[in-house]
Order: sequence, then C-alpha cells, then structure tokens
Amino acid sequence: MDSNSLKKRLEKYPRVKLMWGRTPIVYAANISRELEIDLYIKRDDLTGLALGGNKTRKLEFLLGDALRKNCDTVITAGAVHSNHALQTAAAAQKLGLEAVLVLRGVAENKGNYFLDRLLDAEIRVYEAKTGGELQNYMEEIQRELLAGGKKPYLIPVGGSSPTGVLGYIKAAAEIMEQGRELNLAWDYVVSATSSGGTQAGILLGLKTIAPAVKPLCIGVGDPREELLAAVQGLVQETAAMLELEGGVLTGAEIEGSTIAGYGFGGYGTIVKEVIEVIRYVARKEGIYLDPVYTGKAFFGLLDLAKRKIIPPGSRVLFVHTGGVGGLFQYEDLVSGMLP
Ligand code: 5PA
Repeated sequence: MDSNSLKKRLEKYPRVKLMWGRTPIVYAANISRELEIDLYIKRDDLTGLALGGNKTRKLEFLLGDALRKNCDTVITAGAVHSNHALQTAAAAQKLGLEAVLVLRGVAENKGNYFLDRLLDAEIRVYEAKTGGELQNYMEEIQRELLAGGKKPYLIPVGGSSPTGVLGYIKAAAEIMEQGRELNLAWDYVVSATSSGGTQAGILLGLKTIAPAVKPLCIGVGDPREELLAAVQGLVQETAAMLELEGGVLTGAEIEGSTIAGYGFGGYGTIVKEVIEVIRYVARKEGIYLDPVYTGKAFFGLLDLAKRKIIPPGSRVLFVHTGGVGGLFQYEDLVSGMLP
C-alpha cells in the first residue's frame, strides 16, 4: 500500500489540528561524520503545541474523538513530570475542554508540573506506584464527574490507545513522504518507546507502506514484557480499525524492533552517561534531548552505530519525540553531573 492510500484510511477518524504542519527533518552533519552513518533527526519536538512532542500527534485523533462524542472534560494520567499530561492539558484548554491530570510522584513547582499549573489544569497528585493504580484513580474521577452531570473523556497513560496510535500511523506516512522528497530511502527509523503508542504506530505504519525500513524502538527502562504486550495489543487493534490485516506484525517482529539495554536501571532514572549524550548532541547539532526518553534512546543509537549493529553508511532517521521540559524538572540533579 502507498502512503496516500494509508492516509485515506485515516480520514474516517475525526482529527483536530494541533500541529503546525509537518515537522522538519534535519541532517545531523557533525554527528553523521563522527559515526560514519547518515543521521537525520525528525523534529517531533517542534509540533507546535506547548513544548511540543510526540503526544501532539496522538491528541489530534484522541481529542477529535472526544469532540465527536461531545465530551466536555478530559482526564489523563502520568508521572508528575509527564510530557503527555502537559500536552493534553494544553490541547484541552485550547479546544475549550476542561482537563483533569492524575499524576504520580512528588509535586515540585518546576518543569512540566509548573507549566501544568500555568494552564490552570486541575491537578491531583497521588503516591501511586504503577500506571495500573493511576488508571483506577482516573476511573474514580470519571464516575465522580459523570455523577455531577459532566461528560468526561478518559485518555490512558501516554495517550496509548488505538485511537492515539493513529497519530503515529500518520507520522509514518509523513516520514516516507519526506524521505522521497529528500531522495532518501531510510534504512532505520529510531525512537524512544515507553507506553508503546508511538512504537505501535511506527511499526504498523512502516510495515504497511515501507516494509524494508527497519524500526528500532529503544526502551527507556519500563518492564519489557509489559511493553511488548502493550505494543502487540495496540498493533492488532489499530490494524483492525484501519482494516490492515496484512500489516499485523508477529510477536517476533515486535520483539526484534524493541531494543533493551538502555534503560539505565529503570524508567525515570537520571544518569550521567545520558547527560553526557545530551551535552554531546546539544554541542554538535544545537538540539536538546531530554533525560528520561530521547537521551536514553539516542544513547542507544550511538552505541548501536559504534558497535556497527547499525552498519556504516546507513541512512538513519532519529525521531525526536520531545520532552525537553524534563531537563528543568531535574535541573539540580543534572547540574551536579556537569563537569
Ligand atoms: C514519551 C512518553 P510512548 O509513550 O508513545 O511509547 O512514547 C515514549 C515517549 N518521548 C518518547 C517522550 C519525550 C515521551 O514523553 N511519555 C509518557 C508521558 O507521560 O509523558 C507516556 C510516558
């Protein structure tokens, strides 16, 4: 199937425009020279909503669905520094919907949490340990709002529902179109993966329109089995929504594209090796990565290229999924790691 036919299939799902347009792809000339690969960066950190990031793409479809269902309030969840929560609150406010953020951790008045407060989002912070616990709190709030006559729309952690995945199916089509315009056939598309929605969209989208391109989705410390199960489920359900039965990936294909070993002890751990990578990319290309997702994913990319698992001469697209607000959440910790 070609990218236009894939985009046609997306048209039956409502979408609100939150992106400025297509995000740019830039050539990382200095890093390319050092790694002996051709490295391009897709600037999904520049989507145009709040601080930008991958959630904008998912929210275009999620909030399209919420508006079609006449909902008036959006509930979502994440860690206290969640990029997804910030993006959701910003998008909801812009569209005239109320936003309730269900956050876990310790609230400190900085980073994304501070930006959430500037948006006047309703924030509830819990000491929950897992995403599952947050889901229960969200459902409790949903019942509360329904009883009060509201029409809530619940978005899971990371916006990783099949409707959210549609955003990264569209991104896969965009990546292939831009490749054609640049006269480039991508060998690899590399991104961070956490709640699995971005990965599911990239895998299913590429498998459908560009099966020769190899996706490498780098885990950032979440439990691998849970991630694989989430991606498998999302791929299946999204394929059914778009009638892409031929595009469904096998468990082995999903496992093969899910790269472990770069979580540095677990989700949200801030480590010096990753800060070194953030400094390197900032110095070489003038682009900031974040310490929780894109910094770890880029560490993985550098390591795979140095070990020639990504062979010299490969054309590699790194998807910068945003998250720069995270640097300000951990300003003190990161400052202590600087030389
Ligand atoms: C996140 C996730 P997925 O969740 O779709 O796998 O995307 C991973 C990812 N890059 C990549 C950035 C900057 C991200 O923020 N963020 C979550 C959040 O709550 O912000 C879902 C965890």
